[in-house]
Amino acid sequence: MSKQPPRRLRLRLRLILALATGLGLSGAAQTAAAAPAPKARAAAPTVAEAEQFVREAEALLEKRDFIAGRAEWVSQNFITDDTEMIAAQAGEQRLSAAGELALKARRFNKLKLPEASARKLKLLQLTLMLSDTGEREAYTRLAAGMSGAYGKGKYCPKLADGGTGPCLALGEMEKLLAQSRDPAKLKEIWQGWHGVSPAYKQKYVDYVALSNKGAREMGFADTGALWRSQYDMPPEAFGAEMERLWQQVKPLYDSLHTYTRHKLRQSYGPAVVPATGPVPAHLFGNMWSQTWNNLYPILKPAGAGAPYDLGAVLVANKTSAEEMTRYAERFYTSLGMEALPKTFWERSLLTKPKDRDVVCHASAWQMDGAQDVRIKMCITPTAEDFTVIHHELGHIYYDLAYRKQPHMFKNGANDGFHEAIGDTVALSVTPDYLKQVGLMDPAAAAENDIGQLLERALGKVAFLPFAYMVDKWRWDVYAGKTKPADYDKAWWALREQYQGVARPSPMREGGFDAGAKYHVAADVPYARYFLANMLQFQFHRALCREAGYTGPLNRCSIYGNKKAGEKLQALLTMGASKPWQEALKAMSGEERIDGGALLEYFAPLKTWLDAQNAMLDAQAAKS
Ligand code: X8Z
Ligand code: ZN
Repeated sequence: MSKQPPRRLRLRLRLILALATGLGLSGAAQTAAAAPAPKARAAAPTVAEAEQFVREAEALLEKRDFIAGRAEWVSQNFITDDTEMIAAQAGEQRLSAAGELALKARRFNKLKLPEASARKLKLLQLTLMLSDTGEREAYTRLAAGMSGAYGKGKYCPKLADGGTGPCLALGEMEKLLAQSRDPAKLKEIWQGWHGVSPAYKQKYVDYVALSNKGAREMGFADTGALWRSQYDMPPEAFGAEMERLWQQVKPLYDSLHTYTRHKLRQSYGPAVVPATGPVPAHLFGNMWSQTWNNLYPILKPAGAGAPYDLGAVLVANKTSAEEMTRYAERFYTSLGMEALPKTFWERSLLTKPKDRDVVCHASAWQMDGAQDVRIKMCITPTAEDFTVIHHELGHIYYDLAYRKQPHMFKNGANDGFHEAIGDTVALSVTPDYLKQVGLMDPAAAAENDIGQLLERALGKVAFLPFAYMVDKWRWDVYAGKTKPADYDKAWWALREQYQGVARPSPMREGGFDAGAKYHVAADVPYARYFLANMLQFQFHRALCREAGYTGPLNRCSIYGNKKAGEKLQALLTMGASKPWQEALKAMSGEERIDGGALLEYFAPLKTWLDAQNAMLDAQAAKS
């Protein structure tokens, strides 16, 4: 799990829990009883024994998974010391079982087994193993503590009279970063949130040490190597694939970054935005500068008119969190998928409770391997959340589609697939679609392709280097190449190199800026989102073709197309039963994850950006 959010919880869970493939775990004693004890004099194992072991392991992991998942659900919905402790204990039990089973599974590695059993045994061994109970307990307690600290984190502004103003939660700060155009305010808010994570830096340092110990007990060089081993290819090959993909799309990012710098300079002035070198990170409308959609009003093409504002329409319609979710559900049912179960609506958390701390970062959960699926999200009526809700239901429809698979295969083909499904669907949220469902005036402007592509690029293209560098940083941390004293230095070196953004103010002793990102505090691997950003365009192109569409990809919506829906459903139903390469081939005919579809989608924008940049560069040279 860790790496791959377990089938049941999509997002973080895994981390605390087990690793990689989401195996659940269990109490050591029970595990021992469940798994066949090795024979005294190591008689050669038989195929029948191996198959029996796999069956029993799956049954045990499933049980531990469900217990740990419920404890985790409660702790994230009610952050208290007690719920944290309960989640940590259940996580420890799960980890204990997973680790023991992983070690026992090795005994069967040399056997020639039926494909499914061989795959399950392999997945079973992609976990960490901490044989010391105290260390296991410490590990899961640290994980629960960091996640709770992130969820509770607040910034309380200092007032001139020495007191403190009303404290702000992350969601409120994100809203300010999205809407304010006052650079001093933006910087204050940015710094305010980045002042929260230093409190759990030491926890993270201790956690990394324990996690590495667990990875090494299983024979991996470190936890980063374990994470990179989860992609049906050698771990070194996976690192090289990531770099290849980044190089493929980097020219497009560079064009967008150059254009954005010009516009930010026009907007904020040369004293705030330098002509060269990295751009201050607080100016991108997002706490992590990971998506720049909120800059659209500043960046929109001249003559594009007032930007279409889906958020304003949702607010004007008084769209509730449930109705936002219903829009997304109707998209999936239009493809032929089932309606969400009644319990989804009864048990999900859709809005931020007023009376308690919850982990607001959106997540999707599979609680029982069957129909008990839920999301936890603090939905607000914004265009961003409209996309995120489609994203979350992508996880849920994946969970529902593979629920008949055996426990070990109730997962995505790889974690990037899991992240890509909902985003693929959201790519079909086009102006035509919005008109069809009554969220855009049918008489609204004719197509504004460049404006629409730019808006999309601010979400998808701007995100690419961030999605790549988060785990580049963590791989080095886990490998011991980046020491705790250099966490911030290494983080900002990567952010400057890949994103071209700079810390708005000097680094501070004891700082932990990486920890201000949810997935670092919750130890959820991030390479999955980078892969998903490639895969969703490959899937979108394949589904549009399946639907018989031949026009430009940005205008294609598969809404209501049952043929495309069947193709998507076939992918989802496979779960993790086959190597992801096979799943991709069946879906798109392609053998590799590739940025070509993304580049095709944005090709007209690239031409436009390069022309704009040539003009803006020439103007700047003159002035
Ligand atoms: O964490 C998420 C999802 C849940 S899996 C809301 N995302 C990443 C993020 O917020 O940083 C979606 C895109 C990137
Ligand atoms: Zn997700």
